[in-house]
Formats: sequence, C-alpha cells, structure tokens
Amino acid sequence: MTETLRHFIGGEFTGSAREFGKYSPVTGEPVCQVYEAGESEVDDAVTAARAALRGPWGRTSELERAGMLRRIAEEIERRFEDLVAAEVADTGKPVAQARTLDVPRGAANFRAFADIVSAAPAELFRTATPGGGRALNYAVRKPVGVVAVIVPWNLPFLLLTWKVAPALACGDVVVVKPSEETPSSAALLAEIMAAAGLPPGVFNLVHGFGPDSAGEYLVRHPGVDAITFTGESATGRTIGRAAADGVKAVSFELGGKNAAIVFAEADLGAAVAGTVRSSFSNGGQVCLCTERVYVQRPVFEEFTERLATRAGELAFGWPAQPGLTTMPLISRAHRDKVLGYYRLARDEGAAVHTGGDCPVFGDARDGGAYVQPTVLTGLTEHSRTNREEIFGPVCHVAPFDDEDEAYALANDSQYGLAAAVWTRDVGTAHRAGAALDVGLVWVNTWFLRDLRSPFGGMKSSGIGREGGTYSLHFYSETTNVCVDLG
Ligand code: NAD
Ligand code: 6OD
Repeated sequence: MTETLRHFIGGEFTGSAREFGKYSPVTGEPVCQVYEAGESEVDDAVTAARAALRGPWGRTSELERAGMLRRIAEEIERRFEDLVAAEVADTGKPVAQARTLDVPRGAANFRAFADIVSAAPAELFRTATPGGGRALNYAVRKPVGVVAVIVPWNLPFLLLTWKVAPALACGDVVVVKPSEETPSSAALLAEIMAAAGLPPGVFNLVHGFGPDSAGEYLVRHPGVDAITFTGESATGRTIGRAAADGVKAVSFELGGKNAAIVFAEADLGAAVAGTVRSSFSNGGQVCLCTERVYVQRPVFEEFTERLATRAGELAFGWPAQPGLTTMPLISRAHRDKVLGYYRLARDEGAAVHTGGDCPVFGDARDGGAYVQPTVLTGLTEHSRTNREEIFGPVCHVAPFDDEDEAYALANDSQYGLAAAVWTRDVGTAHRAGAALDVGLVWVNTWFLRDLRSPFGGMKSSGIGREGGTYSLHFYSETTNVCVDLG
C-alpha cells in the first residue's frame, strides 16, 4: 500500500479530515487510501486558483504557455512508467494499452494544444459603414478564469489531460476532480506540474466523490467560472442545474448508446475486427463504444456468428500479460450493474450468442470485477437493453434492409455521440456522415483521433465541442475592440 493520496492546492500537497479506500478491479484488494476534500479544501483550491490567475500566469503570452505545455509533455514522458503503473493499478487495464494509448495520449494532448494555441488565428475586420464610419475591429482572447475539470474513470489520464491541456493553453487556472475510482494518475499529474515549473495555484487537485463531496462543492462554488465535465448524462443534468444557478459556462461530454452500421458490401473481416474493437475495447468502457450493431440482412447471420466467435476468444489475463484483449470493469458495483443488464436482456427475450456471465478463474481474480464479453440478438428497439447505456463489453446485433432504415434505427436514441459505419461505397460513407445525428462518424475505422478536429455529442450525449480551436473558444473569453480610424 502506498501513502494516502493528497490534494494539491496552491502548489502544496495537503490532507483532509476524511479518507476513502480505492480497490483493485483485478483482485478487489486495496490499491491506496485517498483523502476526501470537504467544502473547506474545495474553497482553498478555488481561492488558490483565483490568486494564481491574478499573478504572472494571468499575463503570460500564448507562446510562453505553449512552452510550458511542452515542458509538461516532457515531464509526462519522464514519469511514463509511473503513470502506466498508476493507470493499471486503478483500472486493471492491460499494461500494453496504458503504454500505447492512455499515457502517450496524455503527452500528445499537451503537445497538440501547445501547437494549436501557438497557431491560433486572430480575428480582425476592417469596418466600413454606409454612413462613412471607418474602424478596425479585432477580438482579444482572454482566459475564462477558474475552470472546474471533473472527469470519469474509464480513460482517466487521457480524459483529464484532454481538458487540462487546452485550459492551460488559454491561460486558465484549474481545479480538477478525478473520479474517486481513479485518483492515482491525477496525483502524479500534480507532481508533474510542479516539476515542469507551473506556478503554484495554476493546477489544483481535489479528491473525492460527486454528491455531498468534492464534485458537488466544486460545481456550486461561486468562484468557479466554467465547468468542463465528462461523465454520465444523468450527472451532467445535475451539474447543469448548479451551473445554471451560477451562470457558469459548461462543456459536457456525456453518455452514449452508439451504433455501428455494417453494409452488405463492406469488407466483412474488417467490419468484424472493427466491431470487436468498438464494442469491447477497454472492457466496453469507452463512451464511444458501439452497443447497438445494425447489419444488412444478407450478411447478418455470418457477421453475428463471426463477431460472437471473436468475442468469445478475447483473452482474460493479468494486466502485465502480453497479448491481453480484455480487462475487468472498474469496480464490483459496476460489474453488478452490467450483470443486471445481462439478466435484463434475457428477461426481455434476447438470444445470448456468447458471454452473459462472469468468468471463473480459480485464483485471486475471482475477487475482481470481470464479466464476459457478450453478444446478443433478438431484442426490439424499445427494449431497455437497447435504449440504456450499459458501459460494459456487450452489444446487440440486429438486421436492416436498406440505407434509410439503418440511419433511422441508429438515430432512434436519446443519445447522439458517435457511430461507426462499415462500407466500401464512397457515396454511402458520405451520406452516412450527413444522415447520422451524432457528433462523430467513423467510416471503416473507430476511435481514430485527430486532436484538431471537433469532439463531442448531440442530444443527451453532451453540450458543445472540444478539440482544436473549439477548445480555444470554450476555455477563453473574448473581448472585441473597435478602434475608430477617423
Ligand atoms: P459519473 O457521471 O458517475 O462521474 C463522473 C465524474 O463526476 C466523477 O469524477 C464523479 O465523482 C463526478 N460526479 C458525480 N456526481 C457529481 C455531482 N453531483 N457533482 C459533481 N461531480 C459529480 O460517470 P462515470 O461513471 O465516472 O463515467 C462513466 C460515464 O462517463 C459513462 O456514462 C460514459 O459514457 C461517460 N463518458 C463520456 C465521455 C464523452 O466524451 N462523451 C467520455 C468518457 C466517459
Ligand atoms: O479522444 C478523446 O479526446 C476523448 N475525449 C475520448 C473519449 C472517450 C470516452 O470514453
């Protein structure tokens, strides 16, 4: 067991009166103890942030901040193995995944926003009015202020740095609250910020839960100017109410019930392999995962059989084992929720082609939070299984006959985050992009990211877009200056 993880406030690591335990998804054994912030620690963090905003940080140029972001990226790379160990301990994900996705994306997030803010164009208009007025209008971008950053547990370091990097690029100061399930990489990020030379108070970290804890105190704090949140849609609604009371700007990246659409003329092998990734990666715990798969009728049976076979072959193991293709869920509580959906699916009349239960290992992993990757068919579109986000390694496969029907099925959801389309027809690819009511459409791929592109969801999947200049808009305030030219 390590020492109790502390908050990072005004450049100092501090404890608080209460603490909680973090347990391993692999074995259920304790990982660490964590201090829980109360109202006074949250207030201290917001106060420290505000003071830092008034100091030299608030007057830095874009290029100075870009330099700082690059130093943070270098420091992430220096602490690479510590970060990998932290992510693996908290989530149980394969070491190989943490090494190739989660931690490298942390460094990439800081480098990308260093580049984006350095190259951000200025807005300037020469104005000529019919009455003879002549003026120069230009927009000055300023920090939005104190930003609350609240993130979930599924890709902890990737999602935290995805929001901290643009906030710092824009000159903001942040108070971050990681998920209670994944405090460890955030604690390392605080050390990284100090080592990179970020002034005290610019990055603050409070640990704790949501309701009646650090999360709720943070979003209700009057000193917070903007809230950037990733998590469940229901939590987003609660935070939205608090934000409305305080007239705070929000950026919400919320839940999904994403569709994959496989056309009969697609490369079926690629579609099966891609759907294995899109439905089961990270234990199905990615907001972008596809839980509804629509397959054109001529290839429906073959696709379902091949998908179920591949899903049944996904390898369970210990995180350090090479060749791992799946992982535990984050906690026993989440496992119980997912197993509840497996039972519900059966009650609603589903055929279970593979999975539907927990694996039995006969070793310490039986104390962990594993479930089997599961492929279902036979449910109606109105079943709860097909309408509610499960956030586990499970998908339901259903047939469709023509393109319009596929889009109608995919769009029939309260969510609108992402879709994956498998086709060889270039016309279909572009029509899908236009027809699907989601923020992100992948064609013949999934979760391939360019950090300059807009990211976010429609409907209950979110409010706003981040990525590239979209992030600069959210994390900045703008003052337009109009100078009369006489
Ligand atoms: P969650 O909403 O339960 O928690 C997310 C964070 O919010 C945690 O840090 C939690 O402590 C905090 N929180 C909870 N209640 C709060 C409150 N009342 N006030 C302030 N903070 C509060 O989500 P989760 O279970 O950690 O993550 C899984 C969810 O996140 C899924 O729904 C998934 O789709 C979503 N997600 C969305 C995206 C996206 O980009 N759209 C990305 C990742 C995850
Ligand atoms: O890639 C990203 O920037 C991003 N925000 C991914 C979200 C994944 C959801 O679990």
